Amino acid sequence: MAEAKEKKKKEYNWNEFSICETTVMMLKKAAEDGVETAFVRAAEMKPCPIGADSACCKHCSMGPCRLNPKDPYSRTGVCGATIDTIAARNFARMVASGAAAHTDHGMSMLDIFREVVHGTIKDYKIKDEVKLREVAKSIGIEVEIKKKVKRDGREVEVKEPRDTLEIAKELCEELEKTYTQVEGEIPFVKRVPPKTVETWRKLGIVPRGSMREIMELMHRTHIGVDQHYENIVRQCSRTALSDGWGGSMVATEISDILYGTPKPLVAPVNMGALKEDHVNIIVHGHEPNLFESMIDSVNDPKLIEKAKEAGAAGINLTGMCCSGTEVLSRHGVPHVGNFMSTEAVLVTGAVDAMAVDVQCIKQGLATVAKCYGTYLFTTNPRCWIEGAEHIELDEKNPRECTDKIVEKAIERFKSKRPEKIVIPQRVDMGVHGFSHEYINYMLGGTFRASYKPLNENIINGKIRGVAGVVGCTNPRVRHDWVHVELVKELIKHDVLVVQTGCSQIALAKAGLLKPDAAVLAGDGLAEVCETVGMPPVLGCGSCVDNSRILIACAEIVKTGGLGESIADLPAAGAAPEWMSEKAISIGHYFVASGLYTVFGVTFPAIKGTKFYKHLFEELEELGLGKWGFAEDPIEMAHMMIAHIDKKREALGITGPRERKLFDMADRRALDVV
Ligand code: NFS
Repeated sequence: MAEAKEKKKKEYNWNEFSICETTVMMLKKAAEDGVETAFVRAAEMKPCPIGADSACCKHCSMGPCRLNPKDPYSRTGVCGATIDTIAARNFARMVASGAAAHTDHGMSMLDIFREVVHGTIKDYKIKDEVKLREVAKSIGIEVEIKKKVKRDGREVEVKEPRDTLEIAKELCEELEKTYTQVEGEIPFVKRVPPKTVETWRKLGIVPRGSMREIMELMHRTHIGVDQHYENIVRQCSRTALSDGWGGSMVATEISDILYGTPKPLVAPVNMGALKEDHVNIIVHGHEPNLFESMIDSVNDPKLIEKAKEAGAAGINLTGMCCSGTEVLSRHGVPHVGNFMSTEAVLVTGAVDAMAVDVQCIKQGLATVAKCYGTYLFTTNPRCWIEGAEHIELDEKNPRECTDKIVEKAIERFKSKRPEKIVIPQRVDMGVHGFSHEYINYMLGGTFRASYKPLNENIINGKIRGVAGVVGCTNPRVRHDWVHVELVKELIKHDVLVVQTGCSQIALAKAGLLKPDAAVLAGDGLAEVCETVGMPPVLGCGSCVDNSRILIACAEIVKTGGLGESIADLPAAGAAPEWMSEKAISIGHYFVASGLYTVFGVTFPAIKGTKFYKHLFEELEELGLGKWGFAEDPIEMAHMMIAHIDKKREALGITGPRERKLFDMADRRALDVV
């Protein structure tokens, strides 16, 4: 057995697993230490070919049934379900699960917000009142009150700002409809361009409330219910939209209100952010509550003193995955790696404690943590891991949990660190924190915040279009490589790239989130970047912050000159290394919102089936976006560019400066913000 392991160890070319230098270093070290990681497990276990093609069904005990992926219409399941029904049902359950993850996260944020507003939670506060008012206004909540006052002996009506807490209470009640409403339309539909909503209404896919949509989707995919792929996909769209314009958007907006709306800042990414002489704590997961409380704990003078007494120079807090990207964007907390680096970072031996909450947390972390004596803590009632210690975070007293974790980390630093600690000495500085509010401000300038300059630069062709490149990393492809090559090819062809999640971290490590990365961009995009001083790749935050991309799309439409619906925009999306069900939900809400969305790695449908054709062609004919698939990043980029060019042609903006959005006179007439 030991010999077999030894043989396998020698066979791997670790550089083929990842382009992330620090991850590769740690994979080599893990192999030397006899520690197994997901990369090795993926190499040793080939994916099930029938499952990968979504040609199997285990929704009842007459099966599980499996169809022949090479000849998918040659047979049906025992109940008679065709490949189209089976694949559509499997896809639908991925949408339901992904949407449930995002909406449950959003609902947790709303739960905290409610208690903050009603004074039962005191550790979190409303930090961004401007954002609170903007969000409230966007869904029709009054943010001013009319008052009658006497002026020069006459009674006149004036408007005064409405009390912040009153607005917050109403906002809370209104946003609850995102989840619990059983009839009607979710509140943020008010932000969607009218033409897009018109298409949704015509197709019957405007979400009512996410709980209802997810429940109905689960019902429909039960044995013997919805057996028409088109009708199943319709409910997939409704459910996914309840995520993008619902659960995820609420998560983003409430996080901004409670913890501050991100503004660009320069911050480090990569494992070199760990410090050997400090107590190292990593927070990994998705909900910012744990992280925000941990920031307070590590800055507590009493705990810092304790760390010093234990011989440390201080306490060093870093993040991973999406909550890491969120606090990187919001506060500049260093980020040590994306999803496929979470085990590798523990191999350094330098991590004293890793605290996790929900989502994208590999069970394998428990084994790797044990090998290096790192304390792994679960903190959320939804996510326990066998082998990890559970210290639950109570939002009413979050410091109890995070202080305890810090104390445990100090204990490990003091007496349980391994002899050999190896920290790869690499950090990549980059600019993060491009909220859609900031993109608005950055392009329009301090006094004329507006998307008009962006639209103008798209119309005049300097910027060819906009691409959202997002999502996971996956050991089935070379880690980070597909993200980086795709983005490089897009910017080379003047496509402005907006990013979130693990993809943002991959590009940060490749150095593309810096303004000087503009040298890699085409002439037009480079000129805009140089003028504004922005990178050609804009990091917008975590995966739920994909909702920022939706809002930006809506703003571009509203600003004018680029069509009337999101489907008209010269824009596209991609998740080149996706792996999770959440990614499918995101992909489908991009598509249902009107965007062409290309996925890499694999796609859970068989080319040539009616279901595949529906997703990849027919949805666009219905006025929505459509799905695309390619494994190769260059091919993927050119599929997106071809789509962008097709949309430019439809808008009549193929030549340089063919249309004028506004001239100097219009500029002067712009509202001063
Ligand atoms: Ni989103 Fe994938 Fe996870 Fe974040 Fe990373 S893996 S779907 S990017 S951390 S959620």
